[in-house]
Amino acid sequence: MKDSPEIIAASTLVTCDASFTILEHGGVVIFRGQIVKVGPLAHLKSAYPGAPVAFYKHCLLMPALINAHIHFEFSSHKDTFTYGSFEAWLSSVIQHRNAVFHNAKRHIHHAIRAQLQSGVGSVGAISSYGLEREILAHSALRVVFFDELIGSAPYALEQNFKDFQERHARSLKYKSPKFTPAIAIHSPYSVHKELAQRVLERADAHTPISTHFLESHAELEWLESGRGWFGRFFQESLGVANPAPSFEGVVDFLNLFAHKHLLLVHALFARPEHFKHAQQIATQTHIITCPRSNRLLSGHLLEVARLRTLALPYVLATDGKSSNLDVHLLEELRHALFSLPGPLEHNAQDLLLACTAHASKALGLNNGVLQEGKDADLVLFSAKKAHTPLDILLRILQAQKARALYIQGRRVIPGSLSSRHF
Ligand code: MCF
Ligand code: FE
Repeated sequence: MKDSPEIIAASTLVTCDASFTILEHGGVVIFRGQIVKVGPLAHLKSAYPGAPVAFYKHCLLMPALINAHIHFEFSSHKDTFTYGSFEAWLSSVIQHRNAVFHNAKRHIHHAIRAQLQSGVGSVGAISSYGLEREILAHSALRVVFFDELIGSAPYALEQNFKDFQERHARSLKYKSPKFTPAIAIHSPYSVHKELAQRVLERADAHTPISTHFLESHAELEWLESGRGWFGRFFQESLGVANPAPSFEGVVDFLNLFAHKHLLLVHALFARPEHFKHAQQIATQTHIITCPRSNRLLSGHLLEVARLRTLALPYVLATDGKSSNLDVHLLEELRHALFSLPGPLEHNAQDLLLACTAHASKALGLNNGVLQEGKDADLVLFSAKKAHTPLDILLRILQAQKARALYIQGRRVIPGSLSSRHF
């Protein structure tokens, strides 16, 4: 980290703040890993006359992108799990999960490189086993690391709690400005209520808590009536004698997250009253959508217009290769732009915020906006001109990869990708 201010500027600057400011010939002054000033390049030069200037001609400067939900451990998955139906997918995961951890570490490195090359500076990594913890902690990425709790069997509660505590304690050891340990409750169907309560009672109101929520209609039916596909699945595939959900409905599940910072992932079958309840009880509620994963598993897409009426902005993420074709956030953006209904210009702005400002807030980070006091996580994409959110998004999609990426003021792309971390 340099100990004197430096200016990074480009032909176009996009702040991704609430008013979505776009500046021509704009830049930021960075110092000790943070942004200390934003504005027209001419102003910055006269305010900091001695500062070196990195000017990126025909480029767009914006906050580094954020992929808020990704399962790195499944990075070697290609064609083992069944796509096309959530139920078939889950059955195939239960049957073949271990087969996909072959060569996992090599594929995790690859997935990390894919994030950086596409301009992603921060990730929300969901970890079921901890296979990627150390690799991520030593990578250039800024990481919110969600140790994921799984375990629905009441007789295994004590053991599952102990295993989780051990994994989470290992993550807490890596805590740093670039690595934030956090918690994920896998889902209402795979975690016992008492187990979740015990884990969450120790979590404070600022730790992000993520959960896969109402990703399938079967899950809604299971929570509301204790019947349907999940009943048969527990009985026939997992050998549970008289299966019953440990939660008394959707609201009972949501109540786990009272006074917590909550991230609801997928939420395809959530009703407005569910969202409203979450907003009432949690300190913050964020919705994360992974459109390609959703299309491939349940066939549905999140109805983003419904969220607008609740003033609930959504966050865009790739999910893991376990339920997607790849983990390229730019591909996710492309798919979302073409598939989400509604006015294109409006959607383009929402999508840009969904992987910058809104994703940052969801992960509890101090980046995602070009603003004084924010961490200097910046990305540059080649683009001659861009005047509107749609222009900007289209130019990014055409660029296909980042021209440069800075994390905490340090340039990591282009960088030496052959270092031991890659
Ligand atoms: O988000 C997708 C679909 N919904 C649920 N789980 C997962 C997804 N991608 C990976 N998973 C993992 C999860 O972390 O699949 C396993 C867990 O390790 C399912 S175990 C019930
Ligand atoms: Fe997921």
